[in-house]
Amino acid sequence: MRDALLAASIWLSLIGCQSLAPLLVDEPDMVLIPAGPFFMGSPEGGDGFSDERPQRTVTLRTFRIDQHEVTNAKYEQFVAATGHKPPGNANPDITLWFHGKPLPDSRQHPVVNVAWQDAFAYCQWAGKRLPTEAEWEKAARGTDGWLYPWGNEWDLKKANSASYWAGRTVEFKDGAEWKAFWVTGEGARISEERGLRGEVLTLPVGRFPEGASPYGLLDMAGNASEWVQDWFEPYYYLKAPPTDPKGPDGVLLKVVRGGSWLKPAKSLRTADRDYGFPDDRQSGTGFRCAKDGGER
Ligand SMILES: [Ca+2]
Ligand SMILES: [Ca+2]
Repeated sequence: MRDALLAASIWLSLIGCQSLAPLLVDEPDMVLIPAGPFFMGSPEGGDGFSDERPQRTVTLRTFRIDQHEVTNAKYEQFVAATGHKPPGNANPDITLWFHGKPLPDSRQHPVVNVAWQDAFAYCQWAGKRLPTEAEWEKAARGTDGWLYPWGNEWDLKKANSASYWAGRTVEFKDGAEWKAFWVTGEGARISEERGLRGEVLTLPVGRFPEGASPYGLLDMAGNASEWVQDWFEPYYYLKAPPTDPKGPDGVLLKVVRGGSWLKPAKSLRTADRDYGFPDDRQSGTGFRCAKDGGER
């Protein structure tokens, strides 16, 4: 099996499926991801967690996906046009929107504090849809199973995460270490000094061009983590279909991808899977949209 994967990988790299420049299609800010196979998940013995295994060859139809996370400026158009509830944190002190408008400094930042239902409604309003988990991962890592959007080597300067702000690679073993960094430690100090409302360390979308994915997508690691369409189930990869998987039937948790400004280095891997209750409105979570087709 591994030999077959390796052979397929060599073949795909010979025909040049990696390092494509962004293929902009008729939809501005959307990138075409050509039909075909990619490696999804993490191999046995690698850096991944059990919910990322087994690594499989998954084949997807052509689709299009936003090059950038949805910004506050774009989300403001949606709120103005539809009267949809504006983004908000459970703690009003760190809410970034007032009277239906984002903080002026944050217009080009990714929208956060949105529930899965909000993301779903925005994409529908925009004539799009949320990407599936498989689509998101292919768009992030390309066809060769890259660990990060930019390649296989970790680089804290290529994405907005806890490590970028600390200037060193940050990992959190558990909730206590997370708290020690973000609530009382170094992260708390940095967010107080440099964050929106002294808290939120999102950055304008596209700030890390060297962190682009093989298809030219930006912020697929970090900045806001991203809701996708699928329900989360830890062992889904054991039974998922190899073609256009759409996720399990589920009732509890939705998948979140890419890691955020709050996350340790390990969560910035393209295969990492995270999750949230659909009505969670977290300061680290936003989204981007996708669309079928685009074959030329
Ligand atoms: Ca992101
Ligand atoms: Ca994970």
